Amino acid sequence: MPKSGTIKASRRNVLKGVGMAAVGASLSPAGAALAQGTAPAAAPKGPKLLEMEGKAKLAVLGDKPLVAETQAELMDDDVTPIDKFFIRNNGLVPDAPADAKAWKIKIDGEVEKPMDITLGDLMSRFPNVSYKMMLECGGNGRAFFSPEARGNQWTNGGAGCAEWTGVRLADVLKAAGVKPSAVYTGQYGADPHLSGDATKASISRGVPIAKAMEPHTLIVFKMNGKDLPLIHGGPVRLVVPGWAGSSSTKWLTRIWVRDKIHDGPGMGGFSYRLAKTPIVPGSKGDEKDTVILEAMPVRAVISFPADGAKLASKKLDLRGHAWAGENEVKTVDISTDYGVTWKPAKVDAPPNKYAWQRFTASVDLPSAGYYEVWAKATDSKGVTQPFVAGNWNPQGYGGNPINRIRVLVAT
Ligand SMILES: Nc1nc2c(c(=O)[nH]1)N[C@H]1C(S)=C(S)[C@@H](COP(=O)(O)O)O[C@H]1N2
Ligand SMILES: [Mo]
Repeated sequence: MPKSGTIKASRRNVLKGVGMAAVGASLSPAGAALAQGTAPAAAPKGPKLLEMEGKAKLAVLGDKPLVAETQAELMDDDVTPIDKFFIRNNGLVPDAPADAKAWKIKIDGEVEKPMDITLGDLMSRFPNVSYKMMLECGGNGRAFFSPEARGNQWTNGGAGCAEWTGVRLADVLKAAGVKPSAVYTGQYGADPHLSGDATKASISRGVPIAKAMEPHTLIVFKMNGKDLPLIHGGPVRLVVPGWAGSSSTKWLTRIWVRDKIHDGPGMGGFSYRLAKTPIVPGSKGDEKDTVILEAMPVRAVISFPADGAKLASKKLDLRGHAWAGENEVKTVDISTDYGVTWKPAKVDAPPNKYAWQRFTASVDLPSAGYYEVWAKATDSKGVTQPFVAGNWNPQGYGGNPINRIRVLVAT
């Protein structure tokens, strides 16, 4: 972890206090979406904070199902600790099994040897591997769309980089013998539907066979070296890194190898789909003109200082993380003058493919006063972040405008 430098990211430094009231009142709380223009949003309420054993006070976006995002200033660790990791449920949380190793996963469909394998067998039969990899909700960045898109209003905190340990899905599928007719996976979890109807899956997504066979796609049973917590899909889940998190099925019970694109709940309508050609923002759109969202786009998040920080010095040592779905982040640029000039940050190499990358920069703010600090990442394909969330779509996927924080230099 880099040193904090001259300022510390603590709640005390977030503009809220007496004396800063004039500015504080006009700054929205950290975690709330920044207005599109320079005029600060009118004193919005702070988010409701999560109260859950083993979890930090994340920003609650929804209660039923439970959805909570990680505030940008909690996205500072090289590996996201379990307590700071975002939560996205579509249904209810199933009961923890009495015996995790006896948990069964069915592999069927377009395979030579369908199987029911226990978690215990899975762990001992196949090589165990660990990678630091991003899991990011498909809706991350939705709050930046204008007009508002339907769904949980994620800012940038529907993402985290944990160290996942498990077995390669490819090894398991190879053992089952994938038939040439295999096209897609259809994945099921044990979480009951919100209605309580036991015949309904809360969500059931899948990925093309090529992504399922990718060596980083894992059936996971450990997170940061600990048994996978129930809230994150324990005892066993999939992690399909770099792609919309919805295909990283928690509480995994079945992988049905399909001979066509899977059609479970969450695969149809506008769910996890982007507009094929740009549509009028706010319009209804047509399902036929959409494509399935696969890899997530490039994004940078400043984790220090916090949005709204009061700085004691004009010299700012900032840092954050950037990631880019299937790609590596090549550069991160910083602007303190609303995008007129940009200065490159230092970007660290990822420890392995699909891990987020640390960026650091030292910027000299010219005077005391109010500034916005902007960060923009560019990936290995040369794709960068837009100034605003473009490519509007009814359910708000792919929103990745440049990251902006507000700071006040007090000297
Ligand atoms: N069984 C099941 N798996 C699921 C979900 C779910 O609701 N049920 N939510 C998905 C979505 S949309 C995301 S973004 C990730 C979130 O994982 P997390 O809660 O561990 O952060 O899990 C995915 N896997
Ligand atoms: Mo998600």
